[in-house]
Amino acid sequence: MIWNQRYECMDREELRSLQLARLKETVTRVYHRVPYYRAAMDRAGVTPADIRTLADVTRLPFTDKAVLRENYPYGLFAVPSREIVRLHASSGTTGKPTVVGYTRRDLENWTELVARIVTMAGVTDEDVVQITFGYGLFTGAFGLHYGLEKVGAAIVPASVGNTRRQIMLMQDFGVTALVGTPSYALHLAEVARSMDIDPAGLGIRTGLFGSEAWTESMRAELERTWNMRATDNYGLSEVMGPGVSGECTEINGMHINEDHFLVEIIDPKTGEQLPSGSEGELVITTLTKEALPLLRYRTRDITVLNEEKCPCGRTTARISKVRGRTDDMLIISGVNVFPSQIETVLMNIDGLAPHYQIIVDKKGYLDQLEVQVELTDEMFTGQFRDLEALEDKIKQKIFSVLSINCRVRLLEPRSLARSEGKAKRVIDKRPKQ
Ligand code: DLL
Repeated sequence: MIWNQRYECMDREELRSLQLARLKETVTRVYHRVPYYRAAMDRAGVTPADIRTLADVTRLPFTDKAVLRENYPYGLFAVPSREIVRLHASSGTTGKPTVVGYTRRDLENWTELVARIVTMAGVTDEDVVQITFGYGLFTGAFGLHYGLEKVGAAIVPASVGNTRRQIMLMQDFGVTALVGTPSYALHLAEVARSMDIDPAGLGIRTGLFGSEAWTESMRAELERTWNMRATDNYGLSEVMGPGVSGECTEINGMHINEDHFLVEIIDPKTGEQLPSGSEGELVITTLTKEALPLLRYRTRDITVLNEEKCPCGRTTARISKVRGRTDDMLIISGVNVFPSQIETVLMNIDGLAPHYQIIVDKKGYLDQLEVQVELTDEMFTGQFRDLEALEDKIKQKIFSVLSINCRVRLLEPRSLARSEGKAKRVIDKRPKQ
């Protein structure tokens, strides 16, 4: 099913002219209403009248998280406060959080865009959907909630935590779809088993996972564990929240709601725009947002853009699974390492559970990588000799992918802390440069 045939299947020429009209409006609005943008555009020597084609977007200044912080809390808002009807915030790991605001129209658009992505993933009004994101300042729960409600699904707003009760709700309420982070879905499965309940028998047909990077190997693990179709969806609070893009049932990239977002891929080092098909940092310009329009927001997320038509019938461009964030990329002894590369290695080795942590430290001048991973119950009770062989195998596989020697620590099952939200996989103990 396609939620909005008109916009999701639009002829690409027509889509481009709609994007251009909306880009011009957005640029004009921020120039006149947001002092920060007027100053930044003046510095860049560009006026709203200079935006004549979509390619002219590259003349506009970038926005990044630092700009949002410097203008905390409301400095980038483009409407008076009486027009704001909702606020959310991203968890500020360092210092102040980032505040995002929505007008009534923004909320309507958000609902519509989430309705599109949940429909893409195969959710309908027949579904009973459990939302395990935290209801609160985080955009995940409320964002998905209203879109799912629009589609007519029955929502179980379980929120985060109280994992045993989550399992009981699934069982008793006949839940058919699960919304949350992929890492929490793994934890839920583990708790279900500890209650002698097989997650695969719970009747969950669809997983709608997002909010953190996860690999294809993790997808395979989740699908096997839950006997479900696990779909990916991507978004970020600064540009709206969930609903920016999502996978259709072809499972071949996440469709972007391009009538609302203009996307580019850039080289994160030089800021140059890269041609379609190249891997780079995703940059998003909002095209319809009223409260907090953003020009060329640097997401820090690494992905690839694909503009080919999808067999599902939608014409919107897709982004590939996000490989990681530029700020999560580790540089270990000069080698670029994404945690997702290590995840892929670990998930493809028998005897290991999908719970791991990456520790980076420095000894003298040398970087040291340690991979800690839990054993499965079967492996844990097995032979010592097998464990040694397993450790060697992990080292070798990681060396073959990254050309880095690492230490491996095999852990008892269930010894690492479990995440209820976004998993924290990397601990970098090296002194900051
Ligand atoms: O995580 C919004 C969201 C909620 C998306 C629920 C999907 C589902 P933030 O907390 O602002 O917003 O975090 C945004 O999370 O820049 C990515 O680095 C990461 N992220 C989000 N979705 C995905 C995904 C929400 N599907 C940041 N794959 C983004 C990989 C993701 N990373």
